[in-house]
Amino acid sequence: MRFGLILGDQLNQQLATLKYLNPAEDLILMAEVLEETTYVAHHPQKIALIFSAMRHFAKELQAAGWKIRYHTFKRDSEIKKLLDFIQHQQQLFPASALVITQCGEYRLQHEIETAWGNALQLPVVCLEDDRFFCGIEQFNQWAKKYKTLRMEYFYREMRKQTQYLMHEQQPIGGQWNFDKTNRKAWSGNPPLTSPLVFERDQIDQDVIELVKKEFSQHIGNIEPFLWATTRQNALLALHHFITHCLPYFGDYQDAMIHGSDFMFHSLLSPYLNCGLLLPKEVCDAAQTAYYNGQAPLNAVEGFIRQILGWREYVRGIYWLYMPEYRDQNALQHTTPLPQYYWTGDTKMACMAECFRNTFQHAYAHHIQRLMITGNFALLTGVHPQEICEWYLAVYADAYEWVELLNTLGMVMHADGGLMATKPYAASGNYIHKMSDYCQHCTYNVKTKTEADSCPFNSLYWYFMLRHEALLRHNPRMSMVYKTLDRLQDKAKIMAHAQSLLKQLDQL
Ligand code: FAD
Ligand code: DLZ
Ligand code: SF4
Repeated sequence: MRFGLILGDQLNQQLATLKYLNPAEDLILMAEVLEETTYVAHHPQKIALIFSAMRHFAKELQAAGWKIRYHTFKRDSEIKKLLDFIQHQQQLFPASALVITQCGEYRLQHEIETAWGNALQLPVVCLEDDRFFCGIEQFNQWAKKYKTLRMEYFYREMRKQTQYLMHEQQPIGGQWNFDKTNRKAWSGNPPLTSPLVFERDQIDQDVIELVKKEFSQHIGNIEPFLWATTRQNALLALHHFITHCLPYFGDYQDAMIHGSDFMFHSLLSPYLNCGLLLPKEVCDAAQTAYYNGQAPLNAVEGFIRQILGWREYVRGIYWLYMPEYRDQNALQHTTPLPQYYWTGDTKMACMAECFRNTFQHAYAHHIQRLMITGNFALLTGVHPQEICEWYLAVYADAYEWVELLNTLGMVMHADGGLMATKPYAASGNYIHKMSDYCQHCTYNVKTKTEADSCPFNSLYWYFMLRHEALLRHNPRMSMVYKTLDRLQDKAKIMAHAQSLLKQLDQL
């Protein structure tokens, strides 16, 4: 008899562990444990989503004939981490091996590889996680062929491999990427659709009560809790997105509107990341919508690119460069994370709005993460590891393998440009163009140096000046530095930015 440990982000019947083991002989272990819930202070909704999805999944496995040992969370239990639970089970059942599918996060995978074999005195069989389109070894081979690892080239290879939106070896529509058409501002039409509301069964209710009681000190509201916690409901969420939002996903991918927390985004990342949905079935559904004439090419290509391209690419880089990657700080930023990242209490309307929907739903869409809260952390020089911890804590979809590259690489440029050719820095002008946030703000987006000027404006130019040595000769930054050279009141702008940085917590 072998043990098969299934983690909270491996909740799929197609998991390699389940294909490897035999329900007639082997025993599945699952455990809700303190260590996994507190290595960062996860948003209460993330904990509730994982616990409830784990409990539902364990029931599904039992119904399919598997024998399960399941540990429910108790704060004062002597079982504090996954290894404790396996050791406890070893006293009850004589297992000949432990089988796992490779973990998403380096932290746990490293611990398993270096310590568990000895601690358990058992062989540990670690299987490749084949839920991804691109295996880790395949990515490493791809990376060897290039000096710079650009997502676009990786994505084209993945398109060829999977044949998504391809015809006779060429991309449908004659282009690989329709990103340039995907930057429209949204002015009320087409109307937005609300996310599906799911009925809550006893498992959900028990878990929500448990999380209310045990994790009230973590930042974020437990309700309204809108996440699906079963595969069946996650599939309904996928169908809802494909029918109502995918047609407009491309056009308004970068748009932001006060009070509209989801726009036309899919809200599928928590399900993809915990296993309730598989990337292939999500991309298949989007492609079918295109062939059936239900969604245009720019939307479907844009959506598939996020999953087949970005999601696989960040995972590949993560495993290629960890653990060194997480400690990088190429811009030598040291500012502490302002308090309003945890309280939401700021006069900047764009930031307050992103904090509100983050705390309320454990969700913010990509452009809010990248161009509002991320952009501000970049411009103010927040220490990369502090902002990384924040993003890992506050979102229902947050796992280090996907969060770290997006934050440290894409947002903070802390890897010195390994992932992004230039920093995604922007002034208030960009936010004004892509959103209606500035209409709700006490700051003035049109000015730079007045007492009520939009902080993003002077901070943007100060960032460019501070990092001139590194960025001026980057060909993609040449326009920015030409404009900087022509700025009339440069000294005043820099002085204003410096004064803002001194009172960062008051903005
Ligand atoms: P949609 O906009 O509907 O996109 C469809 C799917 O594409 C997503 O579900 C997701 O699986 C994938 N995707 C989109 N963009 C990316 C990307 N840049 N990298 C990887 N996958 C992507 N995503 C996470 O899943 N977990 C994280 O911890 C995470 N942290 C992030 C931190 C920062 C600072 C930034 C800028 C982005 C982060 N992202 C993360 C990427 C992206 O913002 C989310 O995947 C997306 O907002 C999830 O919402 P959605 O499902 O509605 O996505
Ligand atoms: C995110 C999470 C949480 C909150 N809780 C658990 C848990 O109690 N038990 C478990 O097996 N997994 C949990 N997870 C998911 C793990 O953190 C995830 O499997 C690792 O980070 C490896 O990717
Ligand atoms: Fe944000 Fe500046 Fe616009 Fe206010 S004025 S919402 S701070 S961009």
